Amino acid sequence: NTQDFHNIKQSRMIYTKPQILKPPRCDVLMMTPWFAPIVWEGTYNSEILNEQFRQRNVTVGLTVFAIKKYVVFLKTFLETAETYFMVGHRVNYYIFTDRPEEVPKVALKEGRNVVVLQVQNYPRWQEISMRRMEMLSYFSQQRFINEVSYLVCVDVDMRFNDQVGVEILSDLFGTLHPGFYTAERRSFTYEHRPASQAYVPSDEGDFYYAGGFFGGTVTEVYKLTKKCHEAIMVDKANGIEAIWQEESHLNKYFLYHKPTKILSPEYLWDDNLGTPEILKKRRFLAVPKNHAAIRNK
Ligand code: U5P
Repeated sequence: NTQDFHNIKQSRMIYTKPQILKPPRCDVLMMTPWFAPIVWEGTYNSEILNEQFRQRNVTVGLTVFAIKKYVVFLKTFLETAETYFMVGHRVNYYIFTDRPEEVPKVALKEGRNVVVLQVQNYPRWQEISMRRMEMLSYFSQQRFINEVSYLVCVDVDMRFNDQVGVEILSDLFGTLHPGFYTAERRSFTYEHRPASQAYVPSDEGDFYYAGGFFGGTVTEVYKLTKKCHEAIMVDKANGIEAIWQEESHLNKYFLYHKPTKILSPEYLWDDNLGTPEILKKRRFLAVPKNHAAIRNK
C-alpha cells in the first residue's frame, strides 16, 4: 500500500540536520513550481527513505522490453540492476519479449524475481517502441496491480552505473531528458503539428521528459499508459505518427498531468554528452548501439 506513510515510526538515526540557510544544492533547481521534488545527488538522505520504504515492505516492478535483437542488452541490464537498482528492497523484473528462450539466466539476490512475459513483435522499430504503452496498460490492470506497489518503466539498451533507489518513487514520476535539461522551451522537440494527439503549443511546456524512464504507482502508470496508447491509436487512424513516437505522447501527458517527482539526468545519461559539473552521479547509462545493425532486425 502506498498510502500508509502515517503508520511509519522512524527508529533512532544519527545524521546531520537539514539547514534552512544552507540548501544542499544551489547549482540546480530542486523543486518545480508545483512542488514536485527534482531528484539530484546530495538532496536526500537514503537512510531515512530506505527505512520508510522497508517498513512498508514495498515491492517495485521494473519493466523492460527486449523485442527481437534487443534481447542482447538483457544480460548487462539485469546484472547491473542486481548491483544498483533498489538494493535491499523487493523487486520484480518484468521482461516483455518475443524471444523468451533468449532471456539470459542471471543470479538474483533474495526478494528479487524475473518474470518473462511473451508478447508479439512488430516490423517497425517505431511501432515496437510505441506499443509498449499498450502492453504496459494491459499488464498493469491484469497483473502488476496484484504484485507490486510501484512500476519503473525503462529502456533496455542501458546499464546501471550507480545507485537507483527508493528516492525515485512517487505517485507519478518522469525524467529530464539528458539532451534538453538546459534547453529553452523553443528547442524542446515536442510534437508541434496540431493534427497529432501529442500536439503541444509552442508557448507551453515545463520540461522535455525522456521516454526511457518513467513510473509511479501501478494505478498512475495504468492511467498514463492507457491515455498515451489511446492517443497513439487516434493518430494511427488519422495517418499521423508523432515526431518522437510515445515520447511525444508522454510529454503531452506530463504537461497536463504534472508528475509528483522528477528525476534529474543522473537517472538517464549518455556519456556522449560528456560529464557536466552539476552531474555528481551517472546512475543509468545508455549502452552504445549500432542502430542499423540492431533496429528492424
Ligand atoms: N525496443 C525493442 N526492440 C526493437 C526496438 C525497440 O525491444 O527492435 C525497445 C527496447 O526496450 C528499447 C526501446 O530500449 O524499445 C526504445 O527503443 P530505442 O529508442 O532504444 O531504440
